[in-house]
Amino acid sequence: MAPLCAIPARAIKAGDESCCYVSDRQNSAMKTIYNAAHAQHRAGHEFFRGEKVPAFEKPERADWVLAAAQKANLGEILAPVAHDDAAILRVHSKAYVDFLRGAHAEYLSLGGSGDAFPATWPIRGMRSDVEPKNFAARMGLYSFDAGSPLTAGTWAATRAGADCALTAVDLLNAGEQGTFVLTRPPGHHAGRDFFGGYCFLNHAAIAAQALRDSGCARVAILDVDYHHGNGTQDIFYTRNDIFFASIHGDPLTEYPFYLGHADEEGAGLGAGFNLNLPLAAGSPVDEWFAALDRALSRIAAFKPDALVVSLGVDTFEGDPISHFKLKTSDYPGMGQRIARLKLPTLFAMEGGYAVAEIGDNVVGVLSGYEAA
Ligand code: Q9C
Ligand code: ZN
Repeated sequence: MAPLCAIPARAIKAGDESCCYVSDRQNSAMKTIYNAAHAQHRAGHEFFRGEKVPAFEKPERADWVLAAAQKANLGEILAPVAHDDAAILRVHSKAYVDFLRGAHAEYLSLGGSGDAFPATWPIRGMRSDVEPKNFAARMGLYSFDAGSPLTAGTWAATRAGADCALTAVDLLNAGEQGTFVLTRPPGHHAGRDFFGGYCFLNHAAIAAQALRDSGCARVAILDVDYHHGNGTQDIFYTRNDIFFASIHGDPLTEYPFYLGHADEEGAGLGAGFNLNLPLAAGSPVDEWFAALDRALSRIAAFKPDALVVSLGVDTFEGDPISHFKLKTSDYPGMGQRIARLKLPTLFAMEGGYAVAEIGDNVVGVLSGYEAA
């Protein structure tokens, strides 16, 4: 297959000696870019209804998905190739990236211990254009919730996740049709200059922008995580070159609450290039798939050169913090429908918290895509 966006395929320095990529390689098996550094992000706890509870977003999640990918023989599992910060800074502000990179060390130097949490935010009427010197004040400036523990290994893990996303983009540019970024923490709640919702760097947004910068005229992002991808929407809201579609629990009752309504259609040049399909908590599976068909037809009409899927499987009936009802047997159909777009596709891991089934659910989507 020809390189994705009519740009010459770059030689890829493999992080893994066993792989070598050539521009005309066409392998039907989907390549997974696995972030082994994910385990450095290990939160001690989070707060739920005022109680300290074990963090839902835990390292085992990625282990379950990796095990399922290996068991299903999904395809090669590759290490990421290191990329510099340039592609990250196309999506996130330098002030935010600088803060995030040094935040936990700064917290420790001030006498903090364990994970850092914000506790104060500059809401309506307050200044967010002046960066305070105080650390706690900067934690609040650069976040929107207290549900995202910032740990000693958060930066290393999410930064390696960005490398995985950029490596997957390189693979698409080298002729692959589908790639899977297996990383955590997730990314779609992180905006240009804020973290939240367990997310720090927005790997899907970084990938979409990198695809644009490598020659794609238009890129679509489909967000199927249970929660609205507020960070991704924030990043691209005024753009007409990156279309964002999200199917999610209605923010009237579901996290992240303050974004994700149907009347958010984009602004300025981006008017008409943002599609939110909120569904009531508890909605039946057929309504979810009807929403998927609407999203896919809008994406097809946009005529993108490539697709990024924010792949959260917290739509699963067994998810402990979400309220849709998909069963494990529903996930291959999701992948099959996405494949009908016939677009080079990058799947980026987002949420999904239940139990080992999240592995089968993620791999179900990817196998369904491959089979189609
Ligand atoms: N303690 C993603 O799925 N907190 N983020 C919910 C449970 C925030 C989910 C309440 C959930 C964020 C990527
Ligand atoms: Zn989610």
